[in-house]
Amino acid sequence: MTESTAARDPRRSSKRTSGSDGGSASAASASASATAAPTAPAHAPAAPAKKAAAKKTPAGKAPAKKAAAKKAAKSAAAKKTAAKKAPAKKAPGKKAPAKKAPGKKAPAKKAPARKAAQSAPAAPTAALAGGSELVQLLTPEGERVAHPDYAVDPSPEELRGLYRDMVLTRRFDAEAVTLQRQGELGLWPSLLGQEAAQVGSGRATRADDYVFPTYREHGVAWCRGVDPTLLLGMFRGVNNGGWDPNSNNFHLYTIVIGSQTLHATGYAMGVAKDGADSAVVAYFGDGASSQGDVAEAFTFASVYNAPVVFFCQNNQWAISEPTERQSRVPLYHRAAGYGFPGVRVDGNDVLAVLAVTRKALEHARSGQGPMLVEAYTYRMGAHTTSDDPTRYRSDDERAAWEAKDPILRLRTLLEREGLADAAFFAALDEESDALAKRVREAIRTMENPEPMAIFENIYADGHAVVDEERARYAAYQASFADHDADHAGAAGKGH
Ligand SMILES: Cc1ncc(C[n+]2csc(CCOP(=O)(O)OP(=O)(O)O)c2C)c(N)n1
Ligand SMILES: [Mg+2]
Repeated sequence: MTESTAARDPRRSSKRTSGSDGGSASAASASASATAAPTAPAHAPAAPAKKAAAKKTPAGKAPAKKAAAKKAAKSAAAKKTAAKKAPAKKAPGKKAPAKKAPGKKAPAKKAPARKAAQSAPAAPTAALAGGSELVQLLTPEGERVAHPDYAVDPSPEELRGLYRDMVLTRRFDAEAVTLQRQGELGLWPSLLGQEAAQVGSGRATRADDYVFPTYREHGVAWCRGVDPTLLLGMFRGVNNGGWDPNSNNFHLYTIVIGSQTLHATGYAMGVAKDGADSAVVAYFGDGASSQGDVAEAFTFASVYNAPVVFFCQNNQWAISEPTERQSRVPLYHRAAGYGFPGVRVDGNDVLAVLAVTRKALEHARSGQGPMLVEAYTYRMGAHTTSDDPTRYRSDDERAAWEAKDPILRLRTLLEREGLADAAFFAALDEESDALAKRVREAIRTMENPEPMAIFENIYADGHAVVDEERARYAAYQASFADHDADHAGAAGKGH
């Protein structure tokens, strides 16, 4: 940014300018539990990482081994994966003979199982609690707890509203999984388990904020007011998006991992130049955090002081890769290296997510630049309906996270404090059923697009290559018409 653009940019406040030696201004205003920007907390990287790994082994290994052995015995594909994944470190010395021994047959059967066990990632269960730095306002047992830096004081009505959002979002999602199984959708990425992370952050946004989702943000879409049935079209293959991003300031789903963080950053730079006080939220996953696009987005957002909140849902897995293969340090520490604050919140605690995201948005709105929120959560279902998570993670791990269910803990609070009665829950059940019915009807009446529609909405002013492709495809389509006519004619002749 040149000096002249800087002068036009009201966000480049004196506060930030003085903090440009490394973002100290933003760090100072961030909470104590957020990582101070570039104070280079020496990261103490090796120690915590090792400690975590050491803890993980005993807790996670046994079930992983058992599961892997079962799978390896059952599936040839699992054998392949195991062989491919077996860590080079362990293999060379003692494991080498296993390779030479195949003629003996006996070890050949065991080897894949052992290798599978080795390659099974140390389950991230050791880090289940998320560490002492985790911001939490509602425990898994449904107890409200205080935090020195973050607070929310929702009315009973708001609490019921958050509960309703999560329940309906979960129901919609379950319905979509079922519809995929029935062949109505090509694919579905379930958000099961991530309802609090999405509803808490989605409800923290203002109507004039702009949201850039991944492909899993069905709960955020709900909060932004996007009709859930519109989310289905792309996964049915009848459109390339399905909604007007500007109607709800909710961008189209993005499959290219991490790219939307760049779009969000550019958009936020534009918002700042317009002098608006809205903010932008970029959703992305733990796996995406390893992408170059995300690194570039962090750099640009930081140096241009863009009003963007990077909201990372660390659901512990990037398909079959655990988070510990993405980073040696907690993901929220990454922000420090770029000069802006980061904070880790209990992503299964809707109140904490609401409080932390509100504060991060306020940080962005008030000209203090970007902030990274790491919502520590868990993907309870498969990566998508094409995935089988039992091949790479244990039942125990899932069970441990089930005990932290985001919906149950809020229900416990509502019931214990008498904030919702049986009539409320019964009405919500009915509303859920009605939503599911509406979703089923919508999918079954969804029109197939005209084949040529695929060429619409590509370039506003047309493009020679697209014109050529359109002509070629039109000719191809026409060839079927000729064939059909011939066929009809032949049939008419009594063949
Ligand atoms: C640039 C790019 N690389 C790889 C993929 C394939 N891919 C699809 S989802 C995914 C994992 C993403 O994991 P994460 O960011 O943790 O998000 P999650 O799916 O867990 O929500 C990968 C590698 C892709 N879509 N885009
Ligand atoms: Mg993930």
